[in-house]
Amino acid sequence: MAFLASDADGTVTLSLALNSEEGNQGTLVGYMHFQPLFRLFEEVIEMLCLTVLSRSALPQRHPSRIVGRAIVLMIFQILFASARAATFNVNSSADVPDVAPGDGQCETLVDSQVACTLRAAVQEANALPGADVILLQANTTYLLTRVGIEDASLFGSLDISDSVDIVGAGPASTIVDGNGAVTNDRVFLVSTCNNDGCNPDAIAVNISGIAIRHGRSAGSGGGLATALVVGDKPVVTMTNCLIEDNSSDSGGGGVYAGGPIALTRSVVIGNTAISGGGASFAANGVITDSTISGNTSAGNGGGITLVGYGSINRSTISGNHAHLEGGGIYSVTSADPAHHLYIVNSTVVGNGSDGAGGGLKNAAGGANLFNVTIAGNTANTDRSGSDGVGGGVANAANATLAFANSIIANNSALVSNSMFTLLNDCTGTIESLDYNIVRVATCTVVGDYSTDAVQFGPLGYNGGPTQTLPLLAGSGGIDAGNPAGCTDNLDAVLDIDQRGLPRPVGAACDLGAYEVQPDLIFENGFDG
Ligand SMILES: [Ca+2]
Ligand SMILES: [Ca+2]
Ligand SMILES: [Ca+2]
Repeated sequence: MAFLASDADGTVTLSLALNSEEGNQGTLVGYMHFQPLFRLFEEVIEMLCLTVLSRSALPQRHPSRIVGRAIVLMIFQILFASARAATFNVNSSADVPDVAPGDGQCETLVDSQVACTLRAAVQEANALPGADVILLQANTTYLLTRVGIEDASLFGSLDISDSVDIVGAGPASTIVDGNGAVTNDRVFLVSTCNNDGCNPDAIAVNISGIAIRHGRSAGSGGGLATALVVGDKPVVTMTNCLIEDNSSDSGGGGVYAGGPIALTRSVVIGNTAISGGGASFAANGVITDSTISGNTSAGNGGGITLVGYGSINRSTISGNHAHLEGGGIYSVTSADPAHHLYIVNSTVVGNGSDGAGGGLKNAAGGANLFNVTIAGNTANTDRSGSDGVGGGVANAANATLAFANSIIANNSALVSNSMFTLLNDCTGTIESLDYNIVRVATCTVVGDYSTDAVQFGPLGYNGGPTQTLPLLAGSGGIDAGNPAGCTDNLDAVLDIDQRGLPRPVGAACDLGAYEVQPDLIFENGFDG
C-alpha cells in the first residue's frame, strides 16, 4: 500500500507498506518527506500509487500487482536518492554502533533486541546525503561508553559530518553525557572533513533541547567542537541547550566553534579550558537569550574567548574566571566594523581575572556596547603580580571600545600582596557615545558620561530566560538614556530590555540591560 499526504507547507509524505504474503497486515517499509521542490512529482507519484491501489483487489502474487509494486518502489528509490531525508527515532540509551551503517536503517543489537541508538542514528544520518532528523527521548541520559579517539562516530565522540537536526525534549530531560573520564573525548564533533578531505559545501547542524555534559578533549571543544580545520564549513545552531561540566585542554571548554555558530536560549555553565572556559569562537559567534556562567579558563576568557567576531544579545555573562585576562569575555576581533564584537542588552557581572579586565578584555579590534551593564567584576583576583587594572573593562592600546546607554560601575581591582580593594571600572582608552555611566573612571573616557551612583538589586531571575541586575529605585541610570531612543548596533531602536520587557518606560530608556518597569502596585491596584 502507498499513502500520500501533503501538509501545510507543501511537504509531501509518501509512505509505503507492503502486504505480507499471508494477508492484509501491512508492513511499513519506508517513508519520506518531499520538500516543495518535489511537488512536480506529486501527480506522477499519486497516479502510480493509485495504480497500485486499484490492483489491491487482485490476488497477492498477481503479476501486474507485483509489477505495480515494483514501479512504485523504483520511483521511491529514485526520489529517495534525490532527497534522502530521514527521521531516526532513537529508542535506546545504550551506546552501540549501527550494525550496517549506510543502509538507511538505524539498527543496533542491544541485549539481542533491535534498537536505534544515538550513535547509530548519527552514523546513518552521516551516511545518507542531505539533512536528516534525529529525535531523542525524554527522561533519558545517553551515556557514551565506547573508548577510542576517531572521527567517524564509532568510538568516543559522536562525529557529525552531514546536515542534521538533533532534537531532545529539553536539557533537563534529554542528556548526552560524554563520560569524558572514561572516553577521554568530547561529546560532539561537527566536521565536514575527514581523511579523504573536506566537503566543499557547508552543512547545517541544529541541536536543540539537550544537555551536553562531561565531555573532555585534549583539543578544542570539550562539549562540542566545530570546524577544527581550515576548509571545514559547518554552520551550527544550539537552541535550548545546556552545556555543562565539560573540559578542554585547548580552546572552548564547553563549545569551540571554528565556523559560524548561534547559541540561543542556552546555558553554558561549569566548563573549563585553557582559553574560553565556556566557549571559544573563531568565526561568527552569535549568543542570544543565553547564560555563560561559572566557567574557568587557565588562560584568557573565563566565559568566552572570541577570536573571530560576533554578537551577544540579551544574555548574561556571570561568575566566570580567567587566570589571565578577560574574566567574562576576552575579545580579539578585527578593525573592520563588520567583524567587531557587538554586545546589546546584556549583563556582564561578577566575573574575575587574575590579570586585566575582570569583566571584558578587548585585546584587539573593536568592541561595541549598547545598553550593557558591566558591574561587580574584579581584576587581579589572585592579588599577585601587578596591581589590578580594568576591573570592569580593559581596552588594549590597539583596540577600540565604544559604548552607549550603558553602565560600567561597581567593579574592582585588587591590590597585590595586600588586603586593599579599589573601585576600578576601566583601563585604557574607551569611547563614550554619550548616555553612559562610568562610576569610577580609572581610564581615559573620550566623550560625555556620568559618574552617578548605581544601586543594583541581587542578580536573579526578574523575567525572561536569563538572570539580570535590577536597578533599584533612585539609582543612577534610570530614564538616563538617549531621549531619541536607545538603539542597537544596527541603529534599530531597542523596544525591549534584556528580559524582553518594554523599553523605554518613562521619558527615556534606562541605562544598561535592565529597564525598570511600572510598579505592579499601580498596575493591579493592590499589593500582597
Ligand atoms: Ca544501519
Ligand atoms: Ca544526512
Ligand atoms: Ca568519535
